[in-house]
Amino acid sequence: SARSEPGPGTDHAVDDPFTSGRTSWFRQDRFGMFIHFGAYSNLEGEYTRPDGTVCRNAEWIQRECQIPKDAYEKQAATFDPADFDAKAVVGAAKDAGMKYIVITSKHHDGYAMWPTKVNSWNLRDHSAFDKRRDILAELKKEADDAGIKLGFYYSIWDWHDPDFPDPATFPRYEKRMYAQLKELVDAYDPALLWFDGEWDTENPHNPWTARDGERLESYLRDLDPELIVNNRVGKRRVVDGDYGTPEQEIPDGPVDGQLWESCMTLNGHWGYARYDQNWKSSTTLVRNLLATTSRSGNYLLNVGPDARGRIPEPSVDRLAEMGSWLRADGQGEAVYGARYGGLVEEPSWGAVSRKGDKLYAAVTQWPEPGGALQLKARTAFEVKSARVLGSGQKVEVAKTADGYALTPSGEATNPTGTVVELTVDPGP
Ligand code: FHN
Repeated sequence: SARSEPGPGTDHAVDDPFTSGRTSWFRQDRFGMFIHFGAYSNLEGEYTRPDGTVCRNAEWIQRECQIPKDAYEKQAATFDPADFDAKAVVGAAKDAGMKYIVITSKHHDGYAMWPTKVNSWNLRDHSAFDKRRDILAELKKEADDAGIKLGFYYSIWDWHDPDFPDPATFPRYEKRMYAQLKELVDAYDPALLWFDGEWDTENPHNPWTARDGERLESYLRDLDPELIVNNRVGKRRVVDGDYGTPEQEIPDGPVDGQLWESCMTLNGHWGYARYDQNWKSSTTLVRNLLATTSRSGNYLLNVGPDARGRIPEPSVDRLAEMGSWLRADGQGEAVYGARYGGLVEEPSWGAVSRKGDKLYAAVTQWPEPGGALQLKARTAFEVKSARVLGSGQKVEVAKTADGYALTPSGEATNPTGTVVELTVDPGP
């Protein structure tokens, strides 16, 4: 579940969290980069067991391939992401039109990607990486310079910490975890924390209780009252955090007034997997972004850098294509600062978002010549004018029994999606 907000139909500049308050930037930015990068990346998705069999997985490789702890630690000691280039990573995000970045600071394997003082299981103390470098600090600097917000993923489920699985010793783990979170907030001033690993499991046991999660959330609020926290802090649906986190899907709802972010992979894996070349098309990705925006959701799209710290070319290419679509003809207007419109039913031919007195109908199935786009009204409103963004192509607007018919005068300007901008009077 997620904290609710008044829908656009009830905009009140004073109390509309969309336009003011702690989460307003998050609600308006709409599009972020997820980065899964850790000791697992060093294996690039494949582990050859002592018997010669090859086991494949990405960020769960230690557990799914039953890699013994000493063998996993041994491989991590060779991890050397020397080619990690924070400027290039932030540049790829900016080029895609992304407004924030969330990178894994610690995934389930417990390996910290910053020079934590809590233990030596980290990129500074347990790798072949240059000990003078700090990739989170490099990323923070480049993100700040580029005006992109930086957040950290942090797994509260930890396969490495000796005190984790046993409820009797869990408080010792919890103390170390709190110390790590304070390190992250103090050293890098993240805009948000993306928690994960709160689900019930006995493999290994997850001792987290709802009470633990509530205690953690209030600790975080004290650390930084401006911090945004997702809903995977302690038992999901009990400790709400600020926003819901559907994964690999775009929920039909909640649309009006809820705060949520859908995270997705570009291929089939979060962490880098050399063998997985099953990349989604940029058309699919743009249409996912439009669909999430039209339901007041954010889209967090993942990249998984390889063992040397490089983002795979196919990922960079698709992100660049998304950015081209967003910049073309000002089509990003349909995304940034836009949200569920509340005025029309979701059409079969695309997605409709709203920003003030504008409706942005992103058309992914253009009508046959002379055909019309049907808009079914949920409430009475007037359409004052309509135009195709960029082309200036005329769009005829006719009232119908249950809404409006939009008849463009020519062809779609962009097969991925052509945006028709309607200027409306939403009525009382
Ligand atoms: O187990 C993790 C998984 O590795 C990945 O980090 C995703 C990203 O949202 N979260 C968990 C699965 O829900």
